[in-house]
Amino acid sequence: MKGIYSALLVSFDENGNINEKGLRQIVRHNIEVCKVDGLYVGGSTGENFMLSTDEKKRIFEIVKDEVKDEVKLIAQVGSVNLKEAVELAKFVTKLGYDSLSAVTPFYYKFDFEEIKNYYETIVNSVNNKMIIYSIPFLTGVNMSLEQFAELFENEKIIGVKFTAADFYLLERMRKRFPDKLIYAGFDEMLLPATVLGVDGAIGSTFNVNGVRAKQIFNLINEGKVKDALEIQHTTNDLITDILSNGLYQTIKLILQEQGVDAGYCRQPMKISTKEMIERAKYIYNKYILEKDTSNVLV
Ligand code: MN9
Repeated sequence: MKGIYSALLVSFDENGNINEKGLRQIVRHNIEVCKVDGLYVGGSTGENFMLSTDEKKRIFEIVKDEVKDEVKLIAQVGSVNLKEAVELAKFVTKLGYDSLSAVTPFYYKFDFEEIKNYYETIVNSVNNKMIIYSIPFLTGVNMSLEQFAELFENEKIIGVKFTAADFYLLERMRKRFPDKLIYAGFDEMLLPATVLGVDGAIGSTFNVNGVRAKQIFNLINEGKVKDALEIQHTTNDLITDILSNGLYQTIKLILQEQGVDAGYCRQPMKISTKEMIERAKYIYNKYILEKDTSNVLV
């Protein structure tokens, strides 16, 4: 389960309906061009929290059907609707997903006892593993080292997607939980997270920049910090440009430039403006075009 995972984007048509053909193309692009080790399906990048249960199921189905066993698959099933999370956990386990993941329950200020009960309820409902999805800047949920330790006492809870810039906590977690899987969640901080010993990373920008991410990860693990830093610098120029133009829209527009029908974002996210489309073309030309890395051994 180690390595670089794309937080998978989903293609929607102009009316916000799932574009199956486009979704399959995004999957193929990730495997063949970006060379990722796995896909994280139903995350923030998959616009998951704006979708109905049936739509989430359909996406899990399409992706598994397209991937078969080519790369590892993690299904994010978390929801403030715990009954839905359990239903989805059962659904993806039947489909053969390698692991579940669930975002910490958000919006209401749940206490730790409630958070723990949420994870236990999901994992006890299925025969599958669980990766905690911790993303405090969007959920407002900050868990302490001791609280992670309490959750990790359950053997089925095998790891965490750590989307935070708290490198002190990350280092403490690495030392305390050597056998748990820790995935870095901020692509722009992949280098320092890898130095601290993460097992992999899960990110949105890997949908277009997966090869550079793999290079950073591998170079650091070979002790080549300077070489890795060069690539992180280029990567962060790219990420900065993407973020300033609209994160998911711009990644989709870059994919569009590569012949992948990545479609539109789901409302309330906005439809790309003419300016955003022009800017995305510029970003594509600057960082991706003719920097075809599909033949690079990673
Ligand atoms: O899954 C992603 N987080 C969100 C992780 O999209 C909220 C990251 O890959 C970021 O999109 C990326 C850009 O900030 O690091």
